[in-house]
Amino acid sequence: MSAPNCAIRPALTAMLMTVPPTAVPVDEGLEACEFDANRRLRGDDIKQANGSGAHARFRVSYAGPSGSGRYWDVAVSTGPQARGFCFQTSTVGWRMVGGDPVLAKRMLKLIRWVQDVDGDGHDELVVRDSFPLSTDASLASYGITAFAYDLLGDQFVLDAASTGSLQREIAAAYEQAVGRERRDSSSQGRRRRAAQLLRQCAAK
Ligand SMILES: [Ca+2]
Repeated sequence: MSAPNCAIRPALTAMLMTVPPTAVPVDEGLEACEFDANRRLRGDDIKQANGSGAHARFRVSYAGPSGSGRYWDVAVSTGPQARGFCFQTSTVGWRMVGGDPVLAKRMLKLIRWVQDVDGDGHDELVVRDSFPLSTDASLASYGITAFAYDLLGDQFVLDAASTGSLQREIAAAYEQAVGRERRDSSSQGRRRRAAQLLRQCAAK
């Protein structure tokens, strides 16, 4: 599915919608998602992502980021009754992005929760995530990536082609940030490394 030398892997290749919605991945038994009456994540300061297509087939509600790990709580649901799932993901890699406003603006566009990545008129669910630049990475040495999922029947399935095109665009964003900097710094080295790892994964 992904390139053999790819070190950036999604937590899940498929996410099943259930009634009632349950948290994925399923680690120790089924944990129910906390939904409100509007089938959105329950809690304060919940935001909703809107898709680009005219006919929204699913809802994404989310809260975050929180804590030093920049965790997001995300819920996906469809239909008049609450059918869906929820999960947590981290953008700890934003530490390497936030200091560069141009890079940050471009990255925010690339990691939107709902996008029609391949332009076929159907929205994909886009899960933002982070990946370590080395095996013993500190919190400052994580890159940002995104995984695209297609809604197929009762589940969201990893879309390798759309994921690859997002990863190539994210790599290009890192590379442009490196190109803008005149003097070399450790952060530039990390951005270069992030772009390299993303390119390896997105190789066709
Ligand atoms: Ca699409």
